[in-house]
Formats: sequence, C-alpha cells, structure tokens
Amino acid sequence: MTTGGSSVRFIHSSDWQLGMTRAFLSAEALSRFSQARIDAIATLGDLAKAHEAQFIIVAGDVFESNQLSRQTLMRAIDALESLSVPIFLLPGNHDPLDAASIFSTDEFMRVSEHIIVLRDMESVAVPGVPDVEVVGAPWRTKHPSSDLCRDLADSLAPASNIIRIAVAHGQTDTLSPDPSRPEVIDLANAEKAIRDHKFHYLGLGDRHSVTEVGSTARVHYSGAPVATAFDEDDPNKALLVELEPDGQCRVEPLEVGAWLFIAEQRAMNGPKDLAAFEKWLNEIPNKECTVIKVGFQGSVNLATAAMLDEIMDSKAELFASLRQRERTTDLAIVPDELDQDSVSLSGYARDTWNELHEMAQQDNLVAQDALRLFYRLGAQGGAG
Ligand SMILES: [Mn+2]
Repeated sequence: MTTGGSSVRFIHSSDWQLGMTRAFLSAEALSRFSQARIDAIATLGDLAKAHEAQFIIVAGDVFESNQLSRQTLMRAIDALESLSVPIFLLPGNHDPLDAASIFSTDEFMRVSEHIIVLRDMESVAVPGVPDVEVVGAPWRTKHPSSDLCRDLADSLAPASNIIRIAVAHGQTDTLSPDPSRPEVIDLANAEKAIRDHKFHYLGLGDRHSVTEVGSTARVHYSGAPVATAFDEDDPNKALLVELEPDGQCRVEPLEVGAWLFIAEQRAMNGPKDLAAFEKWLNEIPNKECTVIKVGFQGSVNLATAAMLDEIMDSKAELFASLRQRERTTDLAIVPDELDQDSVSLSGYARDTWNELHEMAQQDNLVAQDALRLFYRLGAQGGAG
C-alpha cells in the first residue's frame, strides 16, 4: 500500500457519549462532567494539530442517546465546527441511525463539510488527504441482526493504491463471546479482511478502555476520551495511528481527559487505618474530577466511627463524588471501654447510653447506629 510515499496519520476516538448523566453526581459535578466531554472534542483537535494528524475518526456512541437536550446537541456541533481537520462520526448502539437519530436532525444536516457522518457502508474520501478513505459500519438499530463488520468486509473489494480505514462499533467475539448476539464482531473474519487488503486499520468503539485485539496490530479500541465508569481499565485516551508507506502500523495512546473513577476497598480497624485513609484521600490530585466509592471492612470503636463519618462528610465537599459503598462495607461498631468513659451524661441520657452500649456490644446493629449518632451529635465529653 502506498500513498505517494508519505505516511497517513490520524486520531482514533470513540464513546464520547455526550449527554450522559450519572446518578452519583450532584448537579454541580454533572455539569462539569458534561462540559469535560464537550471540551474533549477541542482537545482532540489540539492533539491532531500537535501530532500533525490529518483527520479524526470516532468509532460510535458519539451521543449517549438519540433523545438529548438541544443544549447538548448545539454545544457538540459548535465544538465539532471549530475543528480544523475532517472528523468522521459513526452511529453506534447508543445513537443508531434510526428514524429518531440525532444525526438526522435539521441541526446535524446543516453542519460543515469537514463533519462527516458515516451513514452507510460506502467509502468516503478524506477531504484534503489524497489516496486515503474511511469506511464505516454504522448501527441502524440498537439490535442489529448481523455482524456489521462482516457485512462491511463482504461489501468491499481489496483496496489498491489507496489506504482505507474502517470504523466499527461493538464487542469482538474474543472479548465477549455470546452466540445469542448476532451483532458480535467476528474478529478472525475482520483480520482476514485486513490480510485481504480490504482495509488497513480497523478502529473500534464500545469498550471504554484502550485495548488492542487480535494479532495484526491493526485492530484497536480507543477507549473513551473521558472516563465514565468504575470498570474501565485505561480510559481518558485517544489513539494516534500512523500507517507508514512500507505497511507498518504504529499506534500511540494520547492523554485526553482527567476524570478518574476509583472503587476502593479498605481495612478499618482503628485510628491508624483511619489516618492512612485520610492521607490517601488528601494525596489524590484533581479531586473535583474524581469519583470514589469506598467500602470498609473491620471493626472500630465509636470514636473512630464518628471520625470516619466526619472525614467522609467533609472530604465529600472536595470530590466530584465520595460515597461509602454499602455492598462492600462490613464495618462493626464495637464500643469499647474508652467509649464508655468518653461521655459525660447523667440521668435518663446516661441510662440510655449504657443500655445502647450493652446492646451494641452484642452485635445489635440498630444500637450501634444509634450510639454512633448519639456520639457524633456531641454526647461525648472529651475528644475522641
Ligand atoms: Mn457502545
């Protein structure tokens, strides 16, 4: 494959999911999260400039759904319009090219020529870049009845004297084998299409982590440009792809986003563990863009439990989200002798405290919660 002796360089992105909401984010954090993913469009444009990439491909799920606010749509289009390189957008399972498609709105039909929606499986020449074309396998429904990547390969003749970049969306059978889902991509078949010179690179979307699949070194998931969930291994990236005239393919991950999702599990058995947890929280950079769910396991006295509550409450103000993970928390509050002596109560309050204290020591969870609240509301005489 040759293109007059010069290499082809482009950026591969996917899974922007613009308009995505997250239940664990406050309104304030959600608006920053949404803006971060719009800003990623401009960042991709800057990276294209910095690395002399000639165009950008987005391998599906540009939008979270086909039912978006007009604000999301207009802001996305505005960011796309400001790019100085051609950008190819593939409809994915979140934003299929059906009757209600966001790509069929009047606003989208009026966009500039450098914004190219891959609406069918026809090859599209890259504007301003000779001998290079992009071809896509767009989703037309949320439940395709076939492997669109196979359909695409079947429709193509071998490329001659031209470099062809294919763009598709979905899980490969090697990552997600599921015979009941006809849309799963047959990776061996896609790699055969590469060996048959039907295309020279397959840019995939759907997996939010940077992932190379197969053995040709030409099939990659770019991952999401901004992290969106806890189960992603390597998000916040885009791929810089370079196809050399001699046939080499080089792929380099580039940093795009700064959001971080952390699922943490910690042992909590006293003041030492508590101090270590607080230090860990303090040292996390970009707290306002960091979402944390944390589970605790262990057993602590009332004083430590109250301090843990206080740390979780005050630090939550700093993070995009900081929440205790109920499912993985198994924290026994066991009042000890220190707790017993730490309150200065008399009369009825003292009787109640003593009663709860005894019940709590016998693993009564309601009593433990009540005692913890009692303690935190200021019943303690000295410092905990
Ligand atoms: Mn998807």
